[in-house]
Amino acid sequence: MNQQLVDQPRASERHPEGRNGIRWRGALGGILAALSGLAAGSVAAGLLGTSQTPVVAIGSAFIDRVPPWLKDLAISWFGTNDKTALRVGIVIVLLALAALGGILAVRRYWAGALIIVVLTGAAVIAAATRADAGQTGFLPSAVAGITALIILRLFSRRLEPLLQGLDDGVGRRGFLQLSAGVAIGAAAVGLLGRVVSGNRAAVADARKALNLPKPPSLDAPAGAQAEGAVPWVTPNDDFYRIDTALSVPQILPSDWKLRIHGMVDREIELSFDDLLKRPVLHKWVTLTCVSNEVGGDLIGNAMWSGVLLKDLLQEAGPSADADAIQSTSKDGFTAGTPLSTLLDDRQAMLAYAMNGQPLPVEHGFPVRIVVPGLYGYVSATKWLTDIEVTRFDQFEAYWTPRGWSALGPIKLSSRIDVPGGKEVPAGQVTVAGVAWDQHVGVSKVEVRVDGGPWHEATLATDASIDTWRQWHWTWDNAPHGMHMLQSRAFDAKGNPQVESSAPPAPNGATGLHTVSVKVN
Ligand SMILES: Nc1nc2c(c(=O)[nH]1)N[C@H]1C(S)=C(S)[C@@H](COP(=O)(O)O)O[C@H]1N2
Ligand SMILES: [Mo]
Repeated sequence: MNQQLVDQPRASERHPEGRNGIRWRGALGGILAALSGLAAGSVAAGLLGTSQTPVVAIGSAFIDRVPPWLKDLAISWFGTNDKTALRVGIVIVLLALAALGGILAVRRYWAGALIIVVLTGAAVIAAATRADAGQTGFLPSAVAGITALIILRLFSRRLEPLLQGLDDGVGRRGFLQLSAGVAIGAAAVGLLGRVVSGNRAAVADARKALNLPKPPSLDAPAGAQAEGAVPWVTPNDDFYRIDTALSVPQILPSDWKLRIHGMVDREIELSFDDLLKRPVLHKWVTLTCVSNEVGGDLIGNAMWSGVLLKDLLQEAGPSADADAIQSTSKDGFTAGTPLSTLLDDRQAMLAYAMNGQPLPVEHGFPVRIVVPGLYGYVSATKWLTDIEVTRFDQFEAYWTPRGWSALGPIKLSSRIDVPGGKEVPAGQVTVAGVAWDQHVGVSKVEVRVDGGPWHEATLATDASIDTWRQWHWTWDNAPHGMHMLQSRAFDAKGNPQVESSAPPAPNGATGLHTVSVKVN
């Protein structure tokens, strides 16, 4: 046996182009097999009307398991592009593994196929266990896997003659023809995938066609805007977006239904039209994400329009020993919110419009919850479909087992917007920013330079205790050199914000926003 191996040169060594030529052909075959699979998977997903393409299935499973520190790192690296970064990352890893599979498959088809089978298995299990994947959510991944296996087999067949050194040019041409054919086919199928997932277009059209009650004004209340601070009203396109949805749920208003059930006297089921028949509430509310670092921009202020949640809950009649609701989104995200914050005077709402427009699809179209004073992860469920009245000792919402506190009142904080860490000319320097303590209110903001005495800033008009409050301070005679600016806010009762640094997990960052500035 051994003797034979020594006597007979290995096949690839007989091939004129040697091992490398066969290797790159194998890798290319593997990559094209994977791309074909992904394209077929997207068509299957489109036909089935599911969001669970193989990449979405793997990515969603990844998002559900990523530890909080990595999530924060991803947000700080990629900001709101973290989802795109994840998709790109997954595709790169898949293609790299497929290339490896292709190389292995040249000699032993089953070895390359095994890689595809394992990846397919992972995607199928991920999709089958997703709350929003439905009965058929695993099918696109299965279709993708089978397609990739077939294409991989075609390539390994085609490469056999090359491997045995039987190449006379015909084999190489055949490989090129196969590659070109598969590449064109995969591109065409991929385009078809886009066409058949036309749900997106239908939802976009339905959204445009809505004619919702308009708020009396969309301008910032008089005096609320401080000079130099960010716009008091955050435009929808600039509003931060945070959620676990790799593929944004697409819900037609005509399909939307909300069930309010659990510990209630009467279950309620509402359609979108039912919602529109109820009295409308327009309200400025500043949303904040618990993952916002000190000085961060995961905060935005908008005019929300919708209906009072309190009225609906009272119609349902919560039982006396209920203390929470668990709200669920179309894609299986859940939030746990204290019942008391929905029944008190803060006007928690089911919102269907944002800054006078139907909710943007990424911000929860057609209906989401907005609760002044609570971080988004415990309250602001987008793509809302279900409200269960319950008790905190009966459930854990999405983020709780992942290391975040079950309760999430927003913490008093302040941020310096200008000068934004840049160079400024010496003399008079305007320092301005925002401060917030939703549903408590901000009574004072102070600024200090290089750790010196605190100076009281001028507060802009308070629009309401549920919105951020802007401020500015004039730094007279700013001297040349590098300086450090800090701000601190006080709540309505006169308590200062917590100065010691704490990270976002488990219930919100604390510390003073510190900005370095060079005075020229
Ligand atoms: N369905 C769903 N709703 C969700 C989330 C989510 O992951 N899924 N994230 C919450 C979090 S953590 C925040 S901070 C807010 C952000 O809302 P925005 O994206 O409209 O700014 O949405 C909340 N609602
Ligand atoms: Mo959040």
